[in-house]
Amino acid sequence: MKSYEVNFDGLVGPTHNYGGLSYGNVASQSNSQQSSNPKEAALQGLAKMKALMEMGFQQGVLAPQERPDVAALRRLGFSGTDAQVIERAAKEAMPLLVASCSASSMWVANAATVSPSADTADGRVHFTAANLNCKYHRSIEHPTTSRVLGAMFADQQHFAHHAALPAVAQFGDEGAANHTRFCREYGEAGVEFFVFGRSAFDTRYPAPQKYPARQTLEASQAVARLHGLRDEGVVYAQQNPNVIDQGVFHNDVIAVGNGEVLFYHEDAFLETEHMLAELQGKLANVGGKFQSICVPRSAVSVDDAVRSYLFNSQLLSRPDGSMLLIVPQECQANERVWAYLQSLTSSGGLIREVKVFDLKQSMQNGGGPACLRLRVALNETELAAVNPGVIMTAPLYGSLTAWVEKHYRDRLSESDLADPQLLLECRTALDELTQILKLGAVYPFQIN
Ligand code: SUG
Repeated sequence: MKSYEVNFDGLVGPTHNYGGLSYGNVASQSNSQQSSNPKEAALQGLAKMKALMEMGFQQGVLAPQERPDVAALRRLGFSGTDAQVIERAAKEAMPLLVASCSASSMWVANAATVSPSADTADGRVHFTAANLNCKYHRSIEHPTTSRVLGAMFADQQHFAHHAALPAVAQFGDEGAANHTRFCREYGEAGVEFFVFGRSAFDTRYPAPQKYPARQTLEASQAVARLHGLRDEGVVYAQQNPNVIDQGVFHNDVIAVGNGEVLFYHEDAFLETEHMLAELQGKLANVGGKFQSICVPRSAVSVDDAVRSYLFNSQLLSRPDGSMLLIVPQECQANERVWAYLQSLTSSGGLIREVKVFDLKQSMQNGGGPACLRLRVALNETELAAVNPGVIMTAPLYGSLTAWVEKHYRDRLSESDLADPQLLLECRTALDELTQILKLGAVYPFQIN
């Protein structure tokens, strides 16, 4: 049976703004308070989805969330009508209003961890919504994420959904941003690679000194158990705490994998040799031939990797077996990174082509091409069981573009977030979106 890697991209929400909310994420911190352009952000994301679809890749779309999250503000003690809740939060606790307005659910690499059916004990595709517990503005995403994923992958014969892990730092889980899967074919058993930043309970593992390590070993292990993965099909590795301290807040900022290939920076991991040997051995057991491409620090420094988001690229398999790298334009703007990419594609290796995308609106908050997509490996039968409303087609691209043009503002600054009208605009837009994507009622304003 045929199988595919389907990329579901997050549609940028109408409140996309630069709130400076993510300590440890250099771009988020350095662009804090700048005014944003939600319309441009959404159109840039849609252009990437359309381009991948036109290149022949399977492409889907994942809906944004209702913001401001008035229910979250109510839980923090603000009361009255929705407009009063927003006005009071703006007056008394602006940082909480900013957090409740974040469009951060667009980075769907953090929405969930997904294990394909060939890896799981019950032969279904498993999803665990990420608790995103490290940042308040992200920790409020998972209830809606779960409902949206449930509406996209509703068929219980093929899809199993798990609630987010307990909402405490010991089980901090950032989803697929710290998870990669290696395999020969997407429909065959593979090796799931979980990268953690620290251990919550075992003091032998070092931790970063400056910035938080968002993902714990214990969270990764819990996800592997929930998904029914075999020990022989899992490898755990620790991210180098020094690179977390240099702004590598997720593993997908320093490494990306696909098929049998891991593309990574020399400084990405601890005990790299041991990890590579384990990946090689376990992939060999399921008939695969593991290959790694290490980018030396002499060619690209960690700082250049963080600024350019070289590793936050999408590594895609082409029908002839070669690979294509989708990178943000910041890679082209960085002389050393661009020189490295030229030498990589001309070296006769597996990665033959680089395609550049303008994702500046998202990049300014630390979200590159890979952050914007959730990969779901599906066989033909499973793909047919996905809600067809969320699969990208030329007509859907047209409808979504028109929808963005109709509902989105082209400028948003912090003071605009205090405008209760923004909530109404967002709800009107999302109500229409659920009809376009055929999701049913998934938002709090639709179900309460
Ligand atoms: O969690 N930025 C996101 C970026 C997530 C990127 N995802 C991956 N690497 N997979 C984060 O730090 C910034 C929001 C703000 O500051 O307004 C933010 O949440």
